[in-house]
Amino acid sequence: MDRMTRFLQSRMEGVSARLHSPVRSTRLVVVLGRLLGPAFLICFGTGIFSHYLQEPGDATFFLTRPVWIYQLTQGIHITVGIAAIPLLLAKLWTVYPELLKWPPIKNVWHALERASIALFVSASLIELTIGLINTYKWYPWPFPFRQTHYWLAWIIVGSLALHIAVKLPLIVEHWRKRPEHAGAPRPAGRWSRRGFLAAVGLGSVALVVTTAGQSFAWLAPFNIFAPRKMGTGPQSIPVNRTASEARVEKLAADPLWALHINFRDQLAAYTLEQLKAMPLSEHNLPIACVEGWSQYANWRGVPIRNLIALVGAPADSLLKITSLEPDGGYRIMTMPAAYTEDEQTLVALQLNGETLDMDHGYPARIIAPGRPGVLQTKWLKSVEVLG
Ligand SMILES: Nc1nc2c(c(=O)[nH]1)N[C@H]1C(S)=C(S)[C@@H](COP(=O)(O)O)O[C@H]1N2
Ligand SMILES: [Mo]
Repeated sequence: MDRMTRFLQSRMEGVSARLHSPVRSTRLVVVLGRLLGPAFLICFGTGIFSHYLQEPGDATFFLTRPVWIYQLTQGIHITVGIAAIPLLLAKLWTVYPELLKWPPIKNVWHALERASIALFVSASLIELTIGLINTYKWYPWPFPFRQTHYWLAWIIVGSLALHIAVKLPLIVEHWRKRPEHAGAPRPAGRWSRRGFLAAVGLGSVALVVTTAGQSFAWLAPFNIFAPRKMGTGPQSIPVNRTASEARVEKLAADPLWALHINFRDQLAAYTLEQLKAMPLSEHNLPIACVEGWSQYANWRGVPIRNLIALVGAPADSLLKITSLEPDGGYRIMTMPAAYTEDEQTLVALQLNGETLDMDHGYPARIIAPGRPGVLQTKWLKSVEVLG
């Protein structure tokens, strides 16, 4: 047994020694951490914002101005998350020889440190992977994406805080370049530290430039990798779920379609002709999908506050909005008062001066300022005033 331990120990030390490279210095690990830490915190903050817009708590407040607020926060969320992938991989590559050190556990403190890192690394890898896959509208797992992504985020910030606390002495020591290192001869090896960092940084920047065009119009010409391209799709706007995917084509094309509205015992129904004859407003608002892509358009329709006023409901009402869609996660949506009372929230009938395309929600859809795309319900059936 003793020989076995010694044998294992010498093997591990051999591997560690061979893996030693100037790239694997503490200073480099700290430099990468200085980039990764803020990236994770930015993703966490923007992610929490998005989560609570979709699943409001009692304390949630809703911002409707600037109208591009969600486009900005979610664009940052996806872009920074993508940039973090090469950084995290680089950091793992620089530290993995540590995992082979012997003995694997020295004492209770050391065991805790390793457990927190193991948790942090595995949660981060899963988080970034499912997030990236989700931007391609691909959900190949049996669990609900948003809840999983949300809980992993808490695990990540918790274990990250622990990790930073444990490593604080090293972080402080290596935060700034030490003068005795500054003048030292360049370390020999296949990779210099600076070259490695430059390559990783360049990789991150290149990835951002070639994907962020789905969220930020000025980068759109460089969008190579992102799944959605601006200006594509019916009426030059991307579509998330088409009418045929939602199996709503027949119901939406029904000439007898009418929008049903009810408030207490007041019931009303308006045909498309009647809606078109009402005073219409036009606003330039973005659709900003949680998956990162977004695009502005001119929407024309009836302000929803005017519509519910017809059945006597106050402007600051909570609404339950139902789609013609027979099933699907986005069939029913609740609209908090902050959006209902906003004059820019429309039951939209037109997009960029034309009748809504079937895929964009014909005969009528919701468009509200500052709201996640998933709550911009298409193919409206009814609006119910809840209170
Ligand atoms: N009824 C219904 N409305 C819906 C959806 C849906 O699946 N069903 N998808 C939502 C999502 S996720 C987005 S991003 C926007 C996209 O709008 P667009 O397809 O017109 O671009 O519609 C939203 N409205
Ligand atoms: Mo979306």
